[in-house]
Amino acid sequence: MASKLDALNRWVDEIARLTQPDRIHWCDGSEAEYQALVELMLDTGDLTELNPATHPNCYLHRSNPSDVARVEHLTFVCSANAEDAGPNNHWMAPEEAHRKIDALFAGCMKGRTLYVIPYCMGPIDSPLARCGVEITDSPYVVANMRIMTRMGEAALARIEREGSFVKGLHSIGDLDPAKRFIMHFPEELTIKSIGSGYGGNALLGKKCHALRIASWQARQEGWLAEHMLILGLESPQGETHYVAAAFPSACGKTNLAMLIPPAAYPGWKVWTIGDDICWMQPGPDGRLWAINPEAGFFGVAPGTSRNTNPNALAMLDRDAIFTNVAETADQQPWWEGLPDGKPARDWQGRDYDPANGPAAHPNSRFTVSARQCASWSPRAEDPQGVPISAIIFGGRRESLVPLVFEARDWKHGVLVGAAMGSETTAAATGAVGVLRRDSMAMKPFCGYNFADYFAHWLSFDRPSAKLPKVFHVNWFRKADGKFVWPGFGDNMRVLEWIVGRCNGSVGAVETPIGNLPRREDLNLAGLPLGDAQLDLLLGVDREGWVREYAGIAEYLDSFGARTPVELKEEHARVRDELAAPAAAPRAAVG
Ligand code: O2Y
Ligand code: MN
Repeated sequence: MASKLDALNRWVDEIARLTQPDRIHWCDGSEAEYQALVELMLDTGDLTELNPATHPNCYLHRSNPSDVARVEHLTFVCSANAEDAGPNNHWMAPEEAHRKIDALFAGCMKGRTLYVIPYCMGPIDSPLARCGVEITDSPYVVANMRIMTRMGEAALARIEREGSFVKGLHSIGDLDPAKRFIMHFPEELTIKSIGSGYGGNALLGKKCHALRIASWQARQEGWLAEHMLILGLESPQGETHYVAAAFPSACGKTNLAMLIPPAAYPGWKVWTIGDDICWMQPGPDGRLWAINPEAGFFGVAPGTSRNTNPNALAMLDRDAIFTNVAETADQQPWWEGLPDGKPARDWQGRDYDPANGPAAHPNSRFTVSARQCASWSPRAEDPQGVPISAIIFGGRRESLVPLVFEARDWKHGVLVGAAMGSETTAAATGAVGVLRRDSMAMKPFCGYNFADYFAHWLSFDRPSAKLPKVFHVNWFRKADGKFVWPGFGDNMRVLEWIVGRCNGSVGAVETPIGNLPRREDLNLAGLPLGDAQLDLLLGVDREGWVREYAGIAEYLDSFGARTPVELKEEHARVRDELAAPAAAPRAAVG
């Protein structure tokens, strides 16, 4: 009798013929299987054991030094029509891409095991979740996928029920950067990745499936796949608002998702639903309901400490995989920003010598199950997801952009998200302080033309919709070379204002760029901020914003005729308001 797994079996056979592995292993996702993989990797040297007394079941993986981060210049969207990928993606014709990459896959698994990983992105019984199958020759990928996704038998059973899944083929190849490609075929719901064993290039459930392929699917099916954290903010009265927030990489998403409210907030609680990816769909009540498709965190280690993210640090003392961190003399993991301990060996296993640069690689990572996070929300497992009250966009801007503002409506919010930008940090590129537009923080991850993506966002504004309010935040304003806003736990003060705007309990002042809190609208108690600093954080420099809007116009025009007219009209509305003589500020409440 025909089974809905026939298509999967045929695909596995076809890939085995191409890649010629010595063995095929279907992953069941069990603890025993995980332990066997760990043993295997300890034998091959792919993993070393960390101090079992301080860090039980924790392991260190050192990747090839030429393979330490995502490779945007080698990442392609291979849609039939180049225009559908848009200027925001590298494009290759599907036929050429398959030919090129399949030549690299030919025979690449000789002497290796081919692992078949069925996985589910999202709670296994959620209608918002989607399944995939990754084929890989890397046991490190299997172990990480077990932490990051719902992997194994339950996922396979769902695939058998539904008959559909995203196909992901991965091989480390020979780790030669000249033979490295990450290719997406959205029309075929297929990903092919070769030549890298690292993070987003190799754990195909994450950026490749849950963002690039899912964003394409989401457009067709009427939902959103976003590069956003999700958190719940619970008041002392027990009312919880859920917030989704998009920031470019290296802006502290994991820290915000796990924030611990400061002493000025007794009885408040932040619940973590996700730190990186959010899938949202309109529910029958018109609200957007969100799930985190992931089951773990692949967080950046440097900078994570008791001071910046105590919840993250606490979950890293057991059952975790560390990649490219340094080690202390007694085999504890170490990275820059940890106040205790000191490195004995760097991320490449060399005796630590500051002349060689940082001890831990700046993009070194931890992989850990979300269940180990003290602020992990029980609602993260809710198949229906959580209702989103607010969407926050944010970037790293040293000047101009205030601490927080509220878009006046959804259309304005889409413009604010599309116009988002961040200044580069040395860790990211070497060129410091260059403004890069990164719409909705999706520049590296949107699987189709940004112009169509903006139109898709606008399309949610329907008469029956009860859409979230949209905000923009900037924790990174500087004066005299120093950050003005303390950030971290004190970002709670901004979250409180945002939630207050959602339930109509706090005020704001209307300006052309949006509604801003007045000093009396924010809880600033105990903060060492003087008048000049508050003016900087809560003021609107109209001339600066006129220039900013000229830059935004150029950016929107760069997507050509597909850019939605509605978005250009919204831009013109704000631009004209900025150019008009300033009216007396109007308070806006509710
Ligand atoms: O370099 C990589 O492969 C990891 S990048 C990453 C990992 C976790 C969450 N977000 C990101 C990102 O670049 O946005
Ligand atoms: Mn990310």
